[in-house]
Amino acid sequence: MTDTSATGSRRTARWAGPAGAVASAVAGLGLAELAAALLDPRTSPISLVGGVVIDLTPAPVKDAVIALAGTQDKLVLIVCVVLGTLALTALSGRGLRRSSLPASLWLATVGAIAVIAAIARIGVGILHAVPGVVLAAVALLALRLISGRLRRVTDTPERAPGAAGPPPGSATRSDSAVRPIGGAERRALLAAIAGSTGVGVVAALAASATRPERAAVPSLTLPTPASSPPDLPAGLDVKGITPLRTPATDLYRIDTALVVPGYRPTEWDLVIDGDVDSPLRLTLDELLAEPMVEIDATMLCVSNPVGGDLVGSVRFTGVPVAQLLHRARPRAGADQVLSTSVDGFTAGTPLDVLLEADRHALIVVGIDGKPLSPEHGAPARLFTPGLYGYVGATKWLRRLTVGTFAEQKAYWTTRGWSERGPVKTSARIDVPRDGESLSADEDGTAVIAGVAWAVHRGVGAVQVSVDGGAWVDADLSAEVNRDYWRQWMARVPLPAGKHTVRARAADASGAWQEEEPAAPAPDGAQGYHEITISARG
Ligand SMILES: Nc1nc2c(c(=O)[nH]1)N[C@H]1C(S)=C(S)[C@@H](COP(=O)(O)O)O[C@H]1N2
Ligand SMILES: [Mo]
Repeated sequence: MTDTSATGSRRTARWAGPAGAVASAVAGLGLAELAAALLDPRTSPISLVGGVVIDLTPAPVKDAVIALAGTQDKLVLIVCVVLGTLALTALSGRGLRRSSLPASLWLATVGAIAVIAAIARIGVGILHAVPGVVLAAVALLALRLISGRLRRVTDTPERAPGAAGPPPGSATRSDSAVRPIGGAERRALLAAIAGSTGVGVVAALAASATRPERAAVPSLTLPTPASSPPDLPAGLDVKGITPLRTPATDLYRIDTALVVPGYRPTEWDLVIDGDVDSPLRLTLDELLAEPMVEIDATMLCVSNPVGGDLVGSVRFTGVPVAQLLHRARPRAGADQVLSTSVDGFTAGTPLDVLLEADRHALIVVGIDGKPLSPEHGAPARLFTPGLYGYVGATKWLRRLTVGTFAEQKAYWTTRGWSERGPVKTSARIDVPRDGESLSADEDGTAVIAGVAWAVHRGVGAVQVSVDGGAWVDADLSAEVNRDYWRQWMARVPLPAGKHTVRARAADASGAWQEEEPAAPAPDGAQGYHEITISARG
């Protein structure tokens, strides 16, 4: 039976208003994402708005989200941005039957936000505005269609049942008088809502399928390096200890990129400019033709808490930064190299550090013998041994600008993090796990083990203390080099009961790590890693 009563129409109006507005937004967003994917992936409205949210989020909140959501933090943010936008859209569509003005204004605003975000984050450009304009235009068209049909559904009861005839001058309404009133209108409304949603979803799926990094990465072949370090020594034989080499697939990932930036091999280039006498521009092929070296090194995030796992040790393949910088000839007075990524992230690295012959700072193109993965910065990234990632490891690298710390501010330094970021010496306990309950071995002792780093100074010693007692020297794995972490292990007496275990490391000069605890901001966490364990009797 066809429901043509006034209550039925009101009920339709109640859900169809918000649903119609949401369907319009989905159509607009989907086609805008497709336009961005085809023209310039950086202009994706969803990732741009997500990026603005990331930029505006205070560091402690960001850390909390990363801690809660782990590597899924990006997905969580995308879902929140989309759901938040759609929720506001639904609100704006509540009175759609009476007026489409609120929803129209809101959808136009969403489009404008996309345009403004594109210009703010990647610069002025006609193409940068296209996805936002597509978003608004498509969404407003869909809204017109849907609100028109909605009005016809909700208008019908006033003439039905038994209304004499259509109002004068209305051709469409004349046929609504000859067939069951309401049914056809309602089907037309549903078709418009479902159609708009469908178009948007299909376009969004097509957009994610055309992301360029999917196709571009496998085509890159890593050149053979001119020099490679010897194989790693055997690590310590302790069950559960962190391996000397972090599998590339387990390397932590930290960045502000909501969508991993893609690149087209033929369009990618690296520019070295700023205070230099001969600016350089290298295509990807030219970069790959440069003499390459390999280094084993430990990379850390400044956000790594004491005992945390935002640290990994791998083999990097790349072109020495100094090799290219010398060719560009930096001018006297410069003290910083500001590196910029495809997606607008920047890091400020001391020029003298990058020029040090024994620093081995690299334009990295490979990790563990394989081309850089999209997540870790394909096709090229910076890596500076001894400095936290935010000051020396820009991923998706496009530009190195020689200048001064006084004039150029990097992404995280404008957000309160320290300008310089040398890695702090630290020991981490991996065996046993914090909170673990274990039995002592037959001789009443237990093994405590982990890794320690003092990147670019080298680890000289690690000691362990149980329940605040005397410090016991740990055995260390053979040194790989001073940029690489070392495994350590110590055997300590472990009577039944609850115990606290602490560890500390010294660098090769004998300087112990700081004991006074400090949070990661502004220049790295410090303090001794401490765990609590209970030994069964
Ligand atoms: N483009 C870009 N590069 C970046 C970042 C970023 O947010 N964007 N984060 C930096 C930080 S804070 C760290 S710790 C390292 C992490 O590198 P990984 O994700 O390859 O482990 O990348 C650095 N390079
Ligand atoms: Mo970091």
